[in-house]
Amino acid sequence: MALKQTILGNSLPNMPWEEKPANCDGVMWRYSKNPVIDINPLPCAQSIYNSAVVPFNSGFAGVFRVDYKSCMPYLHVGFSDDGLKWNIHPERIEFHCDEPEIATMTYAYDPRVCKLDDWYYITWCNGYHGHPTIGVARTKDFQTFEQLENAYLPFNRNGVLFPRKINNKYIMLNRPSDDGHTPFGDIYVSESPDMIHWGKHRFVMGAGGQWWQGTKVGAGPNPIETTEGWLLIYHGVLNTCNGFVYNVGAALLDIDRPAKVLYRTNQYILNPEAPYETTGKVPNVTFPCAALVDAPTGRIAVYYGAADTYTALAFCQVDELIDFIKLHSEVF
Ligand code: BMA
Repeated sequence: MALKQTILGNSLPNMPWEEKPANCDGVMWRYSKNPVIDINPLPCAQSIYNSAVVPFNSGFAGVFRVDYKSCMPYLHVGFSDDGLKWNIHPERIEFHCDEPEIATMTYAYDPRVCKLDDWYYITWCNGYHGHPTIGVARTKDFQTFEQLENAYLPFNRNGVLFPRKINNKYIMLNRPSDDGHTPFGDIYVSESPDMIHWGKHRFVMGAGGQWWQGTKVGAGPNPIETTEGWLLIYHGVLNTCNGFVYNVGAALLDIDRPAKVLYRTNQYILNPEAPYETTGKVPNVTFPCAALVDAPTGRIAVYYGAADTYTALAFCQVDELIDFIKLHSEVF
């Protein structure tokens, strides 16, 4: 029998992985030694979370959201042999930028890293004159970083690139927002011929449907290309009398027209349950920002921020996840 390969991508046999525990009835399961990055991880920092990792050389590299003891977030680079033990540089990334006006970063958080062409592109929530937009930078070696133009006007967050051009254009998911703890948020997609000018903004999917994603939604890791469409893992937010709860859901988007949602889960695939997710600086947050995949086996490892305090890891298998998405789908 021919082996079915659902993920269109490379093999990554050294990625972190654990088999699903026998007592897990969900479609995602947590790494047994979570959190991967604990509280007070660097002399300058109280926490590292909502961060992005990619395969790099024979191991892994990442761009990390580092919250300082001033409570301001900045980006640091890190490296790891196994994706679990991270060596994160104590100094923040120094971005080189031809435009002094664009280099005026007041804060930087929730990075994503996307390998595209010969570059690793970094997108993040960038404080431009104190207001959030999507910053864009690129590197080849994780030593020197070139900052490009901000993708949008404020206010916008969750800029997430697709890992290849579609119809010869760069494509980015994003979410218009406001300055604070935004009580709304829908996912849009924008395209660019050159990574500088972004336009043709189209609605992808909105908050609503069920309460777990009733307040806002935002893209998580870079979409994963599969034979069934682009697999999008995203966060969906519930509003409670004690504040927001950040859950994780999944959807499949059309391969050629990513604004079209094919399927979308009407229940979460991960939600805050573990002590490191329910207790921390912001209780009840699971916030996915990166995924490592091994295409031949369909293994997916998702890095997520837990309670705005820790970096944690959860696993799923692509065919099981896609079956779950289709079975529990409700597109609205
Ligand atoms: C969002 C962002 C995330 C954070 C989340 C929960 O608006 O600021 O970085 O994880 O709130 O506090």
